[in-house]
Amino acid sequence: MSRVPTLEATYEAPPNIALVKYWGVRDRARAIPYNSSISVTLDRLRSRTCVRFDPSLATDRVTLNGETATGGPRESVVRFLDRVRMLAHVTYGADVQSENNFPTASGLASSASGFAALAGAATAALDLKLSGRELSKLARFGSGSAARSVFGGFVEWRAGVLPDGSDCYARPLFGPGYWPALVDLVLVVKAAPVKTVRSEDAMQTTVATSPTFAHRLAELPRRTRKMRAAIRARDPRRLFPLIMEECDSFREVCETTRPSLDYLTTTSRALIAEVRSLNRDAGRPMAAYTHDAGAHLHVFTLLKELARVRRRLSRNPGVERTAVLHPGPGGRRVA
Ligand code: 2P0
Repeated sequence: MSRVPTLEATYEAPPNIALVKYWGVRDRARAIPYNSSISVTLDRLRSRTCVRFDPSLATDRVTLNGETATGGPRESVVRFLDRVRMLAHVTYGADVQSENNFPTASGLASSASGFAALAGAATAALDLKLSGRELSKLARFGSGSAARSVFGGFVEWRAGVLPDGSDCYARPLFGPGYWPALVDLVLVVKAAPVKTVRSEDAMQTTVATSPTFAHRLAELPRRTRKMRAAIRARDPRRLFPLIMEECDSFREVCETTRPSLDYLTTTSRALIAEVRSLNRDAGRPMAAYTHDAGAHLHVFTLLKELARVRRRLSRNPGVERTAVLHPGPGGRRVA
């Protein structure tokens, strides 16, 4: 008896925050980055995506957070589905319904969770049975950082060395429960500007124009090695300065891009200064700031210091709200 495929699947995937940033594409056609990156997958936040392929649909229907997607956002989903259809040798149209349980474009990396969820749902709907590694290879074509959201905990996306990109994939370094005392205090700032240029376009302007990009690339292998070792040792005294050094390096290449890329607000900058001053007062690295291509701050600290760090940072009137996140599990099929 032949099995009738259901052609429908639902997949959930979380966002992640990079400790070593992905910023620069070496090969756009193959979605290969200049450098390997390391991130923490975050709990509680998620994109949930249902994909149903339907042979009777001539075009794809894409609904994002209850609204029909058009223009650029729809195009990037359709292009991604084309890649999945090619893999499965089908031409069916698809109905895609995706929603986030956190504000889209809030600077909390919705494209990482969104494309990881789309990759998981679309391939499961077509019964492609990809391994986590294969799924991460595919997800990076939607958004580079999506490669990392496939896995939970501490994740490394390796740039690889092969020109065809076959060794460019994410892998879990340490699981979500590896360092239970480590927390990410997210500070959502008021009046965060809405990003007008997709990061993957913005970073290519950096590659082309920032005079410090080559220097950043040269120092990354050493910083990335030290970062892995500090996480392995669960050592905040080594890890926190590295997180901030990397964030400063990322911000420097953004600011020296022409035209300059400035993702921060006055509040974001004040919070960075406050973390530095907190560490100076404590005489040790008590907390570490980082941010994405957005104005909100992620501040890593230990559970036992959280109350003190939160009190000090949330008294800034430019902070809209705070949330405490932990390393969490990666993407999974839910239906
Ligand atoms: C990362 N980012 O490693 C780096 C560091 C942001 C800073 O991958 O293309 O802004 O705008 O949908 O969600 C960019 O992620 O990407 C990114 P777009 P998004 O996480």
